[in-house]
Amino acid sequence: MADKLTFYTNPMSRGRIIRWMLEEVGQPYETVILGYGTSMKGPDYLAINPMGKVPAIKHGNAVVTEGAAICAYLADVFPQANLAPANNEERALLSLDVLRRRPDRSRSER
Ligand SMILES: N[C@@H](CCC(=O)N[C@@H](CS)C(=O)NCC(=O)O)C(=O)O
Repeated sequence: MADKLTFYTNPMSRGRIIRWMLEEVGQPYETVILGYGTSMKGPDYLAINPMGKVPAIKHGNAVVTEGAAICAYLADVFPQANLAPANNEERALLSLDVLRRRPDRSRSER
């Protein structure tokens, strides 16, 4: 049996990016809607994400927070969706691309 996939979000949040990613990978998932300043800061959700922020996912026993990390995780664990780099060279180029866009680097360093 496949690991259960749960998506924690609020519709007015960057969780919308993860909704899009979940639809792209095409796996069944359950959505838990959390309220700002209420259930998002409650003990049940703080046990999932101690930062009390959305989005987060739980996949089997794995909890992943941070939008970018969730996208990378979903691409890696569902390779049939063809969203992850196809080999180590592509992964290295992608990492390089992400690092070049680090906001703490000035334009002249890019
Ligand atoms: N770095 C996190 C930021 C998460 C974040 O700030 N989420 C907002 C919604 S877009 C939130 O949960 N805010 C609630 C709060 O800060 O109390 C990510 O990219 O996922």
